[in-house]
Amino acid sequence: MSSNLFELFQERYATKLDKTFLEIPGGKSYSFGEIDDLSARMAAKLLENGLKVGDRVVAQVDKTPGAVALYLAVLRSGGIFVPLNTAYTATEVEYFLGDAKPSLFFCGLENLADLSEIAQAQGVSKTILLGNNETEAFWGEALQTDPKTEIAPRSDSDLASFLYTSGTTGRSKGAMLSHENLASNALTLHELWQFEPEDVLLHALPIFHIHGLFVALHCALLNASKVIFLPTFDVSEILRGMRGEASVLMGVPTFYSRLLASPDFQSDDCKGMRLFISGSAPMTEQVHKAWTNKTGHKILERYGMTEAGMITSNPYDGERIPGTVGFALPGVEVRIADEHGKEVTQGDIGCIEVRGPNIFQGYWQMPEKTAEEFREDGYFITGDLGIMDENGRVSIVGRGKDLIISGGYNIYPKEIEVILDEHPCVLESAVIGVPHSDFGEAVFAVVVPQSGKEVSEEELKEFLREKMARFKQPKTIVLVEELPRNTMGKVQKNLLREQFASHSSD
Ligand code: MLC
Ligand code: AMP
Repeated sequence: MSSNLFELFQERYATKLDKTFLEIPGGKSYSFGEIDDLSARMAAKLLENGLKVGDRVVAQVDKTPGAVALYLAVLRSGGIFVPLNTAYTATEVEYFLGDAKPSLFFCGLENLADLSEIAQAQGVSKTILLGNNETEAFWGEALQTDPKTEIAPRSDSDLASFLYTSGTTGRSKGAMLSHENLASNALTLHELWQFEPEDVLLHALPIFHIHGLFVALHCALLNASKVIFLPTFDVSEILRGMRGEASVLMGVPTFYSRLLASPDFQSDDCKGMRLFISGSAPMTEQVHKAWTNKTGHKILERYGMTEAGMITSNPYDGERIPGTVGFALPGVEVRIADEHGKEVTQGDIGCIEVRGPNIFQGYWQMPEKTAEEFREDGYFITGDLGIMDENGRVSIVGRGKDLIISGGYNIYPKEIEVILDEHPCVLESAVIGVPHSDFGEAVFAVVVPQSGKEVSEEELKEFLREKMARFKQPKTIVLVEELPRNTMGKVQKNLLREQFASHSSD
């Protein structure tokens, strides 16, 4: 392959420059040519601001066409794009800036003042306001700048992006993805899911995670597809898109359960649709079947991970079976292994391990952590537990890692426990996921107060408020006298999960 990922996109849309790329309902539409031109002008401005090949560009920005152009501008300039969840608080952003050490940091207006100060303290050369439309800030200024059309040459292993994923230790790690990692996965998915020339993608995912940024947008770029680009998930906008031109929807299970729950959703709303894809969290058989009953479509469930991009997928043409995540993608090897990396007997439960051109280059500046997650023969240990049937079809049966997936966001309990334990009245805490009708799982905290001290659920929630993004904060906090422990002294979270399973956090 050996080229800049951006070049691949450009080749694919080169003959479609006048075609609409990003359509914002009720807003302006942008053609492939306009976004290409904007990204070249932004690339010129990145250079003006001192960006060099290999520099990181951190972006905590709203989902706009300007943000897409910025991503493409960073790629074409040979920079490394590091997107951040817009829900992260200043404290969280401070960590990421200190770790990624970007030369440039893009943010929104609401927190510009606070974040500029934080960024400066972390050694970031410039904090830049991206702007939310073409008359504003960097976006507006870029349009007044001559384009830089050259594309920085990059080799397969050069980094295109890294995305932070939390860890079981509570410290976020930057999963480094190369141009080849991203290109190989995008080309595979584009083919596997049989994108058609007239496909229109309904895009309601955030663009700071691999699902919305890489899986969805890369497929659209490779296919030169029109994208109905929604700022957030909204049932009525999705219905409008499906009743209109859209043919493909990619989403997390919450998208589908919310649509099913909507009284406005009618069976024939999907008659123009070609494909529904779900991933990032387990889809229940119940939702899968209810969708088929209502619409006649079988949702195609796939499985992936920030470190690996997409790993398995149910087939496009073959049987899509609820509760399974399908087969290893072409060119990707998947095995179910024991704790030593040895393949288990077929049909037994083990850890899902993966090898292929999609697998990341390691964690940013964490060689030991990287080494821990790889086998000697190059397989990456996902931490997910699965089984494989005799045909190679994989089902995920659990997680070896202590992780909660809420509405498609990964939340590591450790990160919340560490902060809860800092409260002067807290002796210890255990954070678990409990079933939630909308988000699949909800964050639930079990707290033991220090002896002789009193603290309420509200006080603890208030304590957490500014310290972490809202979606990570426990929906419920209960106070108990002690946590169940095994003979080794380890907290038995399985018992807590059983005890609080029916405790409604909805
Ligand atoms: C929002 N909230 C959540 C939440 N999303 N709480 C728990 N879990 C979530 N996922 C909280 C907010 O903090 C807020 O709380 C309240 O809910 C309303 O916020 P909102 O912004 O209005 O929420 P909404 O728009 O309804 O968002 C729900 C959602 C969104 C499901 C549409 O979370 C979403 O887009 N999820 C997709 C995440 C994603 O892209 N994952 C892919 C990761 S990549 P309060 O307290 O302030 O009221 C990956 C690999 C792979 O996993 O395989 O793809
Ligand atoms: P992230 O680290 O945010 O990229 O999330 C990756 C994790 O999401 C995986 O390790 C799985 O635990 C989970 N995941 C992704 N897709 C699916 C799926 N289809 N079913 C179950 N879990 C999934």
